[in-house]
Amino acid sequence: MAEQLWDMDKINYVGNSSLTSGAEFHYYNPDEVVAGKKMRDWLRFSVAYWHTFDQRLVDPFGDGTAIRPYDKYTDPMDNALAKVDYAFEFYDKLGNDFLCFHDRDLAPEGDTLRETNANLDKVVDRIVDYQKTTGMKVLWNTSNMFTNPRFVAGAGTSPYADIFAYSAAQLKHSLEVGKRVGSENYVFWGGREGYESLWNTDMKLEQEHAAKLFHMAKDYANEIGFDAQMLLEPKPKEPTTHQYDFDAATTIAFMKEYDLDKDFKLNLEGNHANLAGHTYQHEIRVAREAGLLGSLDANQGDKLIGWDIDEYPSNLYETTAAMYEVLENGGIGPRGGLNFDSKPRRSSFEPNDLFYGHIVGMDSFAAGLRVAAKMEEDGVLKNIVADRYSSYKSGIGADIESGKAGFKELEAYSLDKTQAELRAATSSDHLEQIKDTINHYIVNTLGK
Ligand code: XLS
Ligand code: NI
Ligand code: NI
Repeated sequence: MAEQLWDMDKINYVGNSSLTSGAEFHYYNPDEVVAGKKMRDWLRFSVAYWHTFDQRLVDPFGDGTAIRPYDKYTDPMDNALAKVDYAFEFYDKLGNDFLCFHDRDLAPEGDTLRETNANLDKVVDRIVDYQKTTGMKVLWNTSNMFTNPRFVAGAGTSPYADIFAYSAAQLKHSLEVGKRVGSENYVFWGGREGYESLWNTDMKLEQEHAAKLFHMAKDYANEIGFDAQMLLEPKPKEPTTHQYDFDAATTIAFMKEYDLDKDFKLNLEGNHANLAGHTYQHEIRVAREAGLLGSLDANQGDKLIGWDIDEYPSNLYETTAAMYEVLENGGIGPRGGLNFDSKPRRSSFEPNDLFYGHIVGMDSFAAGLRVAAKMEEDGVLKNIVADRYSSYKSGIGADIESGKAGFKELEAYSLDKTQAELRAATSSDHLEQIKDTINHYIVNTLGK
């Protein structure tokens, strides 16, 4: 790269022996092997185009504060093309292997879809050129079918047939783009696929239409030989009052109902989990136990703020829990990765805050991986969980498992048991001790 576009040097791993914290990694050492795999292959970090290069740091009460070096390009297409140069230098300096984008992140809309597609294709040409020289991969691409006012009542679930038709046409091109850039996954986040009020909503029809659009997308992807893993991204609310893909469990039920579970998996996001009243770990557990964990959007919420703030992950307890689930799953998903669906706070408006945000995010997940790997290696939780359910290994427990004991046998077994005997069948789970152990693993593993 001829010119230095960002005022930042390449970010290197320096270890954690000093307490100074600059533009460096203390825990993410991409080629170091942890739990049998290179860290970069466990984590597969991706930078989200929208939050990194497009986001102006608006919030519901104020305009954007972001200062970006490419703001000097005022013509929208010049700006879009320049942004690609900035993006690829950013990736090179940060050392992530993947990127993610919505179609509309890349290029401005024209008056017709034909014009819009032409704008998009010009920018995609430049991305493909960079991919050839840098080897950068696309973790996933997606279609923005929620920003433009035409999507006021949804895209696939819109009550207006012209909008369904337009959404399908937009998606078709977006899948073609996915094929050109070699996206490993394709994401559907139902931005406005939900309702404001049930009084005017045909919920069944809307959900049937959503499923129809997903099937059409998968069929077209097959037709053009685009073999990305299809992913649905749950979120319970916001922007609509109720989103159909509420959480992992609800989305899995929808996938099963509409026969999508063979071809689709889930892309799960930390802050969305919180909005649904769950932890990130819960959502990942639900998906992996159903064999449907696809990929992860890395960010965190703030318990003092009630909306999707998409904060860069920094909570080591949460990243440890997430990576523990990932290790148990043998990886994030068939082709999953950790996409930073994260942005700086409105008060962190300088260009380099984008680097610092990714550094804390990458280091937090790398740290979480190291701690979780140590916990796995020592089998700490394995023994605790195995012990807790050990009564199912013999006696009446084994009979329940094998189906040998039914209601009559279980009644005969239980009828004369005294309160004291039943109380003695339970034992304290020493949860506080477990939490102390986890803290100890975090401090001890990272302190080395
Ligand atoms: C919004 C979503 C969005 C998806 C991609 O809350 O997280 O960014 O990941 O459309
Ligand atoms: Ni997301
Ligand atoms: Ni989100």
